[in-house]
Amino acid sequence: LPTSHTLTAPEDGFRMPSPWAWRCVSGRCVKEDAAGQVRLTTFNMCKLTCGTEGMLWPRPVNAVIGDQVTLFLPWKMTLQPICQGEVCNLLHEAYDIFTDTLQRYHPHYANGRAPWTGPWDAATELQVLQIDVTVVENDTALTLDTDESYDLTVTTGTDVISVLIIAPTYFGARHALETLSQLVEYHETADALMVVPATVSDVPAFPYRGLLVDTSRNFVSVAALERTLDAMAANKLNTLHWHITDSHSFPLFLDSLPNMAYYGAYSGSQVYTPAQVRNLIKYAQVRGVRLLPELDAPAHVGNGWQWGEKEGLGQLAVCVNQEPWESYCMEPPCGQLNLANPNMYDVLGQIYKELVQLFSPLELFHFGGDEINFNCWNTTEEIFKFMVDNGYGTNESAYYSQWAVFQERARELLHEAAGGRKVPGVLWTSHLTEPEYLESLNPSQYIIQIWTTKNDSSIYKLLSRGYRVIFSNYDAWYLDCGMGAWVGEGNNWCSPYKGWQTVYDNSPHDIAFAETGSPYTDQILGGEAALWTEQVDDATVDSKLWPRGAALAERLWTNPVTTWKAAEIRFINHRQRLVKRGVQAERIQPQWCHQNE
Ligand code: CP6
Repeated sequence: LPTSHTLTAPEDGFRMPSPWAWRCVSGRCVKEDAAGQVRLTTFNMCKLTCGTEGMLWPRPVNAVIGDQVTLFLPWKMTLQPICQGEVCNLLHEAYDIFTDTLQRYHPHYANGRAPWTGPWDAATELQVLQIDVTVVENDTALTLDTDESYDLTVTTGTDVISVLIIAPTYFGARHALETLSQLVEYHETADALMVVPATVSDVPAFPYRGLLVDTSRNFVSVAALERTLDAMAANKLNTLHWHITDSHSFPLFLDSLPNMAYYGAYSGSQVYTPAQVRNLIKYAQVRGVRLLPELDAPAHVGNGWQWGEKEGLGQLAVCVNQEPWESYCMEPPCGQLNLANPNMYDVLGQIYKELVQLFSPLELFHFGGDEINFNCWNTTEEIFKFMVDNGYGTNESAYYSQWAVFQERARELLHEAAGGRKVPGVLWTSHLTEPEYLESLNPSQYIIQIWTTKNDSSIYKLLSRGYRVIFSNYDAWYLDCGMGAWVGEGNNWCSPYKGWQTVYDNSPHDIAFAETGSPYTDQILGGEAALWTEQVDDATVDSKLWPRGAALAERLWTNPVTTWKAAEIRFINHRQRLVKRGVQAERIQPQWCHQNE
């Protein structure tokens, strides 16, 4: 054996020395023989300063990132906030999350306490990270008009790293702290490294940057929803569209209508209590995320509504748990609200009342309104008779007209529940949003979420009539697709799988432009990726959402003109960051492709 093999196995907790150094070559860290250099050429070190945006995700609109790094300890940080009232409380919470994130990254972190002393050098011990944050406005509600921009500068002085954050709102300031945390990596010696100097001036391209999570097909725990919100915050996504209920289960406990969850939840423990919902809303707000509740209606209802018959209110929903359609226990929906039963409207109004209180202040609501099955209504005796007796007729368009009546009644009930406030409502594209029925919907009160695909001339009609839209085209932004379940004759469930490249390159402006010849920029609020959960639960919710949700985030925050190729290295690094933060994001490549992490 050659005599140069003098290494011994490292003791627990210590690293093996590395023969490699890292150098930044055209935006990529490449491995070369260390030849005696050690400390300042580690992989993390190289990564921080390699490439013009460093390793920030989503890429800021304007960023000048330095090529130096400085050492500090994440236990030597201070916050100096300039703010008022509730904004200050939020800022302190955001700062706690920021410090916790940096401390938890620490290789020697233990139980929330600073690690054992040393081996830091005196200069690092002295250095303080001082963060000055100024928030101009006092508003703490996240609306479609909220200014989420921020300015961030990082400079070094004697024994101090100065961070200046200025933002019009709390939400911008929070984003700035997220960006700041992404300027930090750990050095092998367990010091933290921060890239300096840095100047970032940033603003999102779209005001609506969402993810949908369905908690009806399968239950998703509060812990998993919180983890989703953590990851959304790390990506500056701002809307968690909570598809709470559907035909399959009704997991939300309502104080005024406990029967809904009693009859509708999968089990006594697969329930969200009002207190849990309130905590979740707060949890989300601190992380810069609004919860958008959806109570899908008049289709996509079922379990939970059976109690009406038992308590003398008649059938509130019809076709519940029937499977007249071709799928094996999947889709389309079973169960639709009973148009012929006036009690149904009373119950619906009561649900809205409680939702408005629970999600207060409700800024946006989702009515659902997708995938009506004409046949379900038409084959229900009570509804058929109602159509005949009232002289509406019983052909398809008669039913669609009554559906439009239902939708306007639902909107009125919501606005009554909100004390007359005209909370905008979102509707999925459907027959109701096609030109012949559109006139029953007021464009100032409805936002249309387009889940159908491009090359759909109705996009043009929606935009030209003044509707605001959210893009969720299933051919790019359905994250549940590709599981290979069999639905009907020869249909593979929503295949194929949508890779992160597809998610990244899907551009709302490009789609709108292709359809209309003009992008109608102001009416395009943004986009949303959907995770329907027929084939998802806690076990895989993270890996379905991430890192593809991050690809969506950069599309909607940065709206890049370049394709995924230009983002690949940053994306892979960001996936590592999500994993470090406790999110079980899917792997993109073998470690070989980017070596050390
Ligand atoms: N559930 C609800 C669903 C879907 C929709 N709404 C859906 C439709 C087609 C595909 C995937 C999901 N599962 N409530 C449509 C908006 Cl491919």
